[in-house]
Amino acid sequence: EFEDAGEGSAISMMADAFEELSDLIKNNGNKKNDELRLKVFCDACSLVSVLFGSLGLAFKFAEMEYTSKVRDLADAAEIYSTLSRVIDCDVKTDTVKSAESLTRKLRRVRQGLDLIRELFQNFLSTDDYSLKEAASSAYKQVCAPYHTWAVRTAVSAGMCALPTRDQLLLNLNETDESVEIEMRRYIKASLPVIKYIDNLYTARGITLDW
Ligand code: 1PZ
Repeated sequence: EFEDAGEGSAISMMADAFEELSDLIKNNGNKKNDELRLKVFCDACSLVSVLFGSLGLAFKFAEMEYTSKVRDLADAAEIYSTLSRVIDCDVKTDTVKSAESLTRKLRRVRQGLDLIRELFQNFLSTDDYSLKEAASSAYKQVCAPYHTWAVRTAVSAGMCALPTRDQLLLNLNETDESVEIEMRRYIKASLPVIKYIDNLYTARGITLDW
């Protein structure tokens, strides 16, 4: 099918962006392991939004929730050049978990990235898994423990409106074979990024149980 000249599919662009992030983190290994730039990170995270379009209207709320948090972080990138500066500032003002804090938004965006990773893993684990099953199980594991009852209820209602596997592939302009390659690339590249973010919190004595 047709794609924009010079650009890959939505998922391949996501995978590219996260491979670049994970390379940046790796090359940073022997320097202070704190230097991922907020702007670069947000640019990669905003590519994830294209997935939402393929999920249908039921996930409009999730999309708004995710993209607004990425946008708020991106808007702050002129003030806080790196992820670690965001967290250091909230530590200083004791606002790490406060309602509108950027450190809290970063934690939620990280959970979104992990949700997608888990979903892709489930999706590839067996052809018999419907998108709804793959997504429900990923949500239950990664996000549900931190969501209110009302949100969990809305999400499980929304799950019923997810497209089928085949419809998702059509919406994404992928085949079984191509989507497997791209999802595997994202799974592999996102993991070190997620771990890197977690480490920014734990290194400052912030637990990850929220
Ligand atoms: C094919 C992919 C199917 C994936 C389906 C995943 C559905 C996840 C639905 C998540 C709904 C989130 C609703 C809002 C939750 C908010 O209460 C929390 C807490 O916010 P806070 O109190 O800190 O302000 N927000 C979040 O946890 C943000 C999480 C966003 C998760 C976005 C999912 C991104 C991935 C979707 C795949 C495209």
